[in-house]
Amino acid sequence: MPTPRLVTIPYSHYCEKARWALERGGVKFLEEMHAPIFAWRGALGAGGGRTVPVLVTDDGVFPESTDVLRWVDAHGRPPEPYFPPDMPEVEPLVSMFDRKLGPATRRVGYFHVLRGDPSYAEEVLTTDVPAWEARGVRAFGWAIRRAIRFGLKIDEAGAARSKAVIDEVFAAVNERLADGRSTLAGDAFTAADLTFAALAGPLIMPPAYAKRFGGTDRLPSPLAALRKEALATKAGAFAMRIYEAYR
Ligand SMILES: N[C@@H](CCC(=O)N[C@@H](CS)C(=O)NCC(=O)O)C(=O)O
Repeated sequence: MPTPRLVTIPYSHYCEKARWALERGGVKFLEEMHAPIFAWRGALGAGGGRTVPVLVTDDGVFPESTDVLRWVDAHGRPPEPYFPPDMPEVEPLVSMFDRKLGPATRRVGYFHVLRGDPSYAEEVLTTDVPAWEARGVRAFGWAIRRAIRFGLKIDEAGAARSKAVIDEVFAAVNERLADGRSTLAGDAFTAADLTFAALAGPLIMPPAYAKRFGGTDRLPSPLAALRKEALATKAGAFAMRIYEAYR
C-alpha cells in the first residue's frame, strides 16, 4: 500500500495525538507539516475539512484524530488496541477529552505563547514548516497572530474560562485515579490514556512534546507556572507518566 500521509501543524496537540498513535502502532507514514492558516490548504487539499490532523491512506481520508487511532487499530500493530472491544468506557472518555480538554489547553497555550515575545511565537509557528510558509508567517506575523486569536477566541476571559474547563477535566481524572489504577480504563493502556496525555500536552509539556516549543526552559513564564501547578496534581503527574511509559 502507498505510504500513508499525515497532514499536520507540527506543534498541534491533536496532531501529536495522531502521530503518537501511528508511531506506537508501527505505521510508516509521511508527515506533511504546515504553519497555522497555511494548514487549511493542506487539510482541504488532502480531502479533509479545515482542521488537522488529516490522515490520507489507501482506504480513505481520516480528518479526525480519533479516527486515526481507530485506523491504527485496524491496520497497524499497536502493542495493545486503542479501543479494546471489551472496554466500552474508553469511547466516552476519549470523546470528553476531545471536546473539552483539547480546545481548552490549546486556548491557554496559545494565549500565553502569542502574548509573549513575538519572535518566540514566530519560532513556534514556523519550526519544521516549508520555507515559503515560514517566510509568510514572518512577513505577516502580526496578521497571523491576530487571525489565530480571532479564530480561536483567544483573549484573557477565554483563557480564564478554558482554565476552568481544564480544572474540571483534571478533577474528573483525579477522581478516576483515586482507586490507585495505573491507566484510565481497566488495566491496559488505551485511547483514553493517549488522548488525555496528548491533549494535556500544552499544559504539562512532557519533554518529548515540549521540543516543539523550544524545550521546557523556554516556555513563557506564566505558562511555566501553570505547568508546575498542573504537574502537582494527580492528573497532571499521570499525563507525564503516560508520556514517559508509552510515548
Ligand atoms: N476534532 C479534531 C480537532 C482538530 C483541531 O482542532 N485541529 C486544530 C489544530 S490543534 C486545527 O487544525 N485548527 C485549524 C482551524 O481551526 O482553523 C480532531 O480531533 O482532529
